Amino acid sequence: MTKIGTWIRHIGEMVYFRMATNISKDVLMLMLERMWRIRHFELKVIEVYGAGEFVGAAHPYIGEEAVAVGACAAMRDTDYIAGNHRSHGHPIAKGANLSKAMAEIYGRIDGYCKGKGGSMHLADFSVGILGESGIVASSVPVATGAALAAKLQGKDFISAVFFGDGASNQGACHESMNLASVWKLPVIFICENNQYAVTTSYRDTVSADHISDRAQAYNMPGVLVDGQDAIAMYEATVQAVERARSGQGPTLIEALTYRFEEHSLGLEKIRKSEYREESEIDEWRLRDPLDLLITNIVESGTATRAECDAISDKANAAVEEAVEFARNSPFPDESELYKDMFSSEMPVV
Ligand SMILES: Cc1ncc(C[n+]2csc(CCOP(=O)(O)OP(=O)(O)O)c2C)c(N)n1
Ligand SMILES: [Mg+2]
Repeated sequence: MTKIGTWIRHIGEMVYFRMATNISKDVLMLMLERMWRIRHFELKVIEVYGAGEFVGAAHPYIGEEAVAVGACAAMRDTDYIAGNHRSHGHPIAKGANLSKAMAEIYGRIDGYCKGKGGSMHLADFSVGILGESGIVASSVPVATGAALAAKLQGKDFISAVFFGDGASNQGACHESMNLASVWKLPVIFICENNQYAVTTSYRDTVSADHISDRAQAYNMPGVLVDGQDAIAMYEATVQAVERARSGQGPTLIEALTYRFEEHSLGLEKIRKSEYREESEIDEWRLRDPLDLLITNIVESGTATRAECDAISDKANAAVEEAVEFARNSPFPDESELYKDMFSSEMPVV
């Protein structure tokens, strides 16, 4: 496996990437704010779904917040991301509007896709969110295509795609990585290895020890990162961004992480013990990404715990506002049904 940076910690099978660089207070606090926004957003989604306020699926990102937030903090607004069915965390990490996101989940006209897409279709080109998708691995070629556009247009934006350990076995994923490497495209493949695809452990489906090992076959760097550590994700992505923007081509980042909740809302009926032990969940909860970042911020003297709590309160208030906005927005009219099916416009950076 090609390594970037310094490998400083080894715990059991896991190898953590963390360089000893200084990160500005602004970046640390931005990451904390966005992680709190995702955590409160997802907790609220679970609550209102339980109360029957919206229908359909929703896949909580709780426990994985550091992956998208650390990665997006290393990118510009004009860089693009694409994501998957676990679809709220990536856009919020890139700066999505919480009210429009919540209204979309509620299926309302003021949502990102006028209420016609739902939870798995949040997109906002103005901050580089190309969109999420419920078709596993389908966003990998989309982000690769955006990177090809950058190259063909001679622009300096880059793209990144978030996909799961399950998606990493899909053909579309391998084809994209191969072509991206051949054409040296400015794309970052970020595999969120949260250990399971619904109820199947990645150890039963991935032939390599680590998904990042596969990078070697595509002649690109493969980096194994502690996905619970926002700073490690940020540092790994900074290097990948630099490589992409300077024309050196793609990087595969495997973020080791864990989903604290069940695969999707509505699937709570799956008995956890049928595929994972409670003790495993408890063990991972000890490495809650928010706790890790707050500890780092407080112990490094960057900010006080009270300041961190204030950021949480502010994020919570923004989520409450978003829910009120969604509740008050009307459902789309029937006349909207066949509108917005096709677009002749490409997003322009
Ligand atoms: C092409 C395709 N096959 C199957 C499914 C059903 N499905 C939805 S999510 C999922 C598991 C995905 O696992 P992973 O990629 O690890 O992402 P995670 O849910 O763990 O974040 C499956 C099989 C689908 N949506 N699309
Ligand atoms: Mg998974």
